[in-house]
Amino acid sequence: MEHLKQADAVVHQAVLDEESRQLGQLEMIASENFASPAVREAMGTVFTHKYAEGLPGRRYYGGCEFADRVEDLARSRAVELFGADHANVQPHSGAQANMAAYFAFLQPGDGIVGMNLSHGGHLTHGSPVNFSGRLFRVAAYGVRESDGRIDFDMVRETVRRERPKLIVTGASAYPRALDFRTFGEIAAEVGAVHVVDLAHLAGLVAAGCHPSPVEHADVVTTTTHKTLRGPRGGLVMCREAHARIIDKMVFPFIQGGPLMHVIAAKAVALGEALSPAFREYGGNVVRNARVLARTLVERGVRLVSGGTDTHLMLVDLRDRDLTGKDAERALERGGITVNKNTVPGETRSPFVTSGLRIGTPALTTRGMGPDEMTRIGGWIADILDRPRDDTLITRTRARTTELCAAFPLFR
Ligand code: DSN
Repeated sequence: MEHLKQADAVVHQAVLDEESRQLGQLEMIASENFASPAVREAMGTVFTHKYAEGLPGRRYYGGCEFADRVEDLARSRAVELFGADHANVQPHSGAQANMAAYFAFLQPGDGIVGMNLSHGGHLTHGSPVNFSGRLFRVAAYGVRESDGRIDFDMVRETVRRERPKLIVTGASAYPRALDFRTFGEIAAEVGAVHVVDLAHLAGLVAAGCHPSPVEHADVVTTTTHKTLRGPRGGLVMCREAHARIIDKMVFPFIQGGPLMHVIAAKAVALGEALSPAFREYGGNVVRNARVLARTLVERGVRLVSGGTDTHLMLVDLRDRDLTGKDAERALERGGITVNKNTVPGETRSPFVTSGLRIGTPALTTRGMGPDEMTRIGGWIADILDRPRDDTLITRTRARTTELCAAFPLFR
């Protein structure tokens, strides 16, 4: 980063500080991961200079032959990885991928059904503070209070009553496997389009450790930077019949020029995800999450649904004198980065919350395994038991620092 250092010492220092933060703490935010050096190099290339509005072979600018090459590569790798008919790799984010999917089928005022945000859904699945809640008529389903699992009776009842035009399946804080087949059957019953937002699960599906939604959905959207371990961005896949409308919704309806440097990095990440090593990675993410969840439960920490099938778990703090906000802060002081999260039946504000979301994708990328998860689970449980014990937090900080040093990134 010599040029950056010379040109802008302040930004240079912020980058170095952020790098030390990421390497020196246990990164357990379920939606974060570490992209490979190859992915990061591709993102920092001259492709950032290039305007390439349109699609490979049909651009509005000259000089696109190499942009076409990387975009075609990214598209074909996405199709191969997920077994989809068609892929558009241009969405700048998961939110924009979802917006393209909705506008391909809906007009303002049409009905959609999605998962309640405080039960584990996502802002773009119909929250009133998001475009999806503002533009569409939304009905939400949730999980059963008794076992924290999706209540399919409620899903069916909501869909039959509301007769939405579109059902969006997916979650950002649901620890259990998603039954895409049943959601697809419910959508078919009322003739609704079925959109799956795979953002959290994409890497697990790519690695073969979670059932694929592709044959049960009209459209599958995802981010590329979570379990898929690519650059920050979005992706839409769909059946051939919807290819043209999806492409038109991404550009020119929602976006302008694609971020070609990010698309080059998506191609690299999708290539990595096709490798046998990635299948092993996905399996390790899930195994690590199970070990961590079991350790926490054995220590008396309450988890929504009692455990996990995926890369994440949701701690329910309502049996403790502790908010999600304070728990997040105490763990961060101990060198463990997680995020506060609402829990089903939440009564506190999203800035305070009664829960914590914890995930294993990033630490698994660092090479940590079951032994480390058992140790980390113990440290988390200790801090949740004694969040105001400064001696404990200082001791934990020393231990997390030592563990991080033993697992440098990309050895
Ligand atoms: N913000 C992401 C997450 O943390 O799950 C979802 O978009």
